[in-house]
Amino acid sequence: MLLRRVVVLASAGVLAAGVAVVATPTALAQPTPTPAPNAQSLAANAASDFLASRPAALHASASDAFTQHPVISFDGTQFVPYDRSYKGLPVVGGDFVVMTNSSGQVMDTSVAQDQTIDLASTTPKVTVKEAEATAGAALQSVTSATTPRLVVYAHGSPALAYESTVTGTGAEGSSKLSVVVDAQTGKVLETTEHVMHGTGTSAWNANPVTINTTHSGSTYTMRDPSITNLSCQNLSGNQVFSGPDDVWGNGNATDRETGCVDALFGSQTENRMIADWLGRNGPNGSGGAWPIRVGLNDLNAGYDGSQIQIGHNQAGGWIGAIDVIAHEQGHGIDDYTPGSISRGGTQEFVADTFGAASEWYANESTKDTPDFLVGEQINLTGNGPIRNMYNPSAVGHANCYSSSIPNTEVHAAAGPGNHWFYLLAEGTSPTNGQPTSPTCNSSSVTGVGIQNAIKIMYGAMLMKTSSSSYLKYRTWTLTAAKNLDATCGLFNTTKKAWDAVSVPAQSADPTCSASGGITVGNPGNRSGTVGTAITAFTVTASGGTSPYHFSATGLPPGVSINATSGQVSGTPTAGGTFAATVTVTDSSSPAKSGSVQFTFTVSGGGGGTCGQNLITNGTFESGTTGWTATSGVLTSGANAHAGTRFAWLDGYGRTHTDTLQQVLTVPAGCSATLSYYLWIDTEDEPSSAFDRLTLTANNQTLATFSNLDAGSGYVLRTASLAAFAGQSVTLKWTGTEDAGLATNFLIDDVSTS
Ligand SMILES: [Ca+2]
Ligand SMILES: [Ca+2]
Ligand SMILES: [Ca+2]
Ligand SMILES: [Ca+2]
Ligand SMILES: [Zn+2]
Repeated sequence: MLLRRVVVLASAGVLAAGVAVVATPTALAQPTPTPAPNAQSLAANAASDFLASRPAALHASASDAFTQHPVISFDGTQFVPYDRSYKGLPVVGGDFVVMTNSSGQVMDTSVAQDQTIDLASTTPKVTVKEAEATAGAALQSVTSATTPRLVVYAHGSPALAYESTVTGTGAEGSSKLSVVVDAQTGKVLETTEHVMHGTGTSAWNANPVTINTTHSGSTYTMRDPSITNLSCQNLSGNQVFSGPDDVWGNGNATDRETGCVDALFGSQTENRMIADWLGRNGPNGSGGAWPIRVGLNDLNAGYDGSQIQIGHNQAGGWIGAIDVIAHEQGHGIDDYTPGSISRGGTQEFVADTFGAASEWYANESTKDTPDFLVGEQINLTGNGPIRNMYNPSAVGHANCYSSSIPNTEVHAAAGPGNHWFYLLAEGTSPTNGQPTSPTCNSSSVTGVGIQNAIKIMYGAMLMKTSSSSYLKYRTWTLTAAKNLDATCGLFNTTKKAWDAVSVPAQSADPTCSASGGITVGNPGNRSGTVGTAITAFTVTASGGTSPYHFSATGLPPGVSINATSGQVSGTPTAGGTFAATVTVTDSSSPAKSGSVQFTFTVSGGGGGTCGQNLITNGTFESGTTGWTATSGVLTSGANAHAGTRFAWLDGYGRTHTDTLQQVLTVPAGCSATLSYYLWIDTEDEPSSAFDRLTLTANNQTLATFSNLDAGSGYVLRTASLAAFAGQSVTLKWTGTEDAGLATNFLIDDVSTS
């Protein structure tokens, strides 16, 4: 039977080549020839004259006025775009384009509006506040919103309306939504999404990655839809990458567009991290960032106050891994917090903490798994990571502070600060699989988790002045830690970590005394796996009056604490990095309390940030692991999309049904998107759908394909699993063949993001 299946593919002319062609269009937009300037001015004037005659096609009332925008030329035709107002109010849907030839003769118009506006009143019944609330309700959560402005809505029957844009999270993930609300009835008239979730094949990250891009007309661009100025460009000419579809890159690190997939993903990961963990609105603090330009001819990358430039490694690969991009953009965050770029040998340490926090926020389970190394993915010079936060001396940098550090080269000077950050986050002997770390005073430190560590760092940066130094950072971080945690747990660890890297106590250092009087033992950072019971552990308490009452927040779902014994146990049901706090209250009156923070990292089953791959063995390279399939489906051969193994449904040319399935859990609150590569090869007639492939989730059909969808290689397919958030889902592909002429359905590289 297999022989028969191979023959079919050979007849398609693919097997001979030995390589499956990935049908991933990456063509750039057609370059537009520079038009003769007089053609554009002729067009602009001709369009103005044309409008003066109020042609019927415009549906113009006597109260309409028009605003002309710059002329666009393409292939000899001049396009003159306009917006419209009515009695001074902007008209949503009042836009139109006048087209002329290059000698200024009007050829045609393209008009959005199909009715003439004639409103009885331009006084709204609905208030701005009411419109604002209605717009906000269109998203699950809102991070920013514009004030609704009064407009005329002219898509359909013209109405007085409010228009505003809300940014935040919607059903499909990040969202920037224009909302038009009827100003007389309060009804939502229209919503428009501006966020395009691009799919890219990156070099350094677990593919496919999802990047936020912008869509306008028939063109997609690598421009972030919600962060001002953030785009990824080819450094040659500073052109933003664009194309006819939302599919980017080819996985080859030497390809600039691929470099931009990594770079944009790294930047957007950091932007989510600072929003989620630090409540910061964009790297510059006001919703903006800087363009990223790939193509620097140097073994380096840099931030310069107006851009981030990305160079290459020794093998010619563009180096946009998360810890590089988030480091460079971290310089921008440093630049745009008080006091500007950190001084006294601290600038690279500050940027590295943002790189590490972003890498941990991404929490990839393959490719760039989180660590406290800098540059382990990109291998800049061929000698591995360029900095090591748990043991800086491994790359020749100082583990311990001394008076010579402020005058040391800035990257080498990052050693003591990076070491401090590691001890603060992970401690000397982490319990989550991270490496041990030496101290300069033979002390041992128990970490508070990376989320708390970066919060302490950021809190310090907001106190930063232009006289920053390691000594000042000690004081600022202690103050930040005290502000974050009144029980002094974070303060005590911050202090121990600075002591452990020999940054001396300062007279300006704050002191911290716990208000509660209950001392809670830190159990250390913990780790576990989705679906596997954790190793139970007990949180200890002392001081006050026993018995104690234990409670916890932030534990992974499925894990809980026993209120009486303090034992933590259970089976995690979702993956991710969780910042847990255990609080203990005693039996005295009034009750005293104390608390402790630690990080719980759960692998598998998807991330707490909703960004993780939920599919087990989506590459099929681990054989049958994770999958249930009919005989002959899980197979190997030259037709894999990647590696040597893949799933092959049908191809027998007789009545036959194959199935492939996996059960997974979509974390609550996550809008996971399923991606997979599908190759349909057929010898059946193109007259009708004879052989079919159906994808279902819990028996709901997500997609159907047939021999009519056949092509010459793998095509990336996606389906939303947003409707299944918080549920266990059985994903199932079913391939059915009729009595004659084979159709092969090949599936590989299944993942979610
Ligand atoms: Ca890594
Ligand atoms: Ca790293
Ligand atoms: Ca494979
Ligand atoms: Ca057939
Ligand atoms: Zn740097």
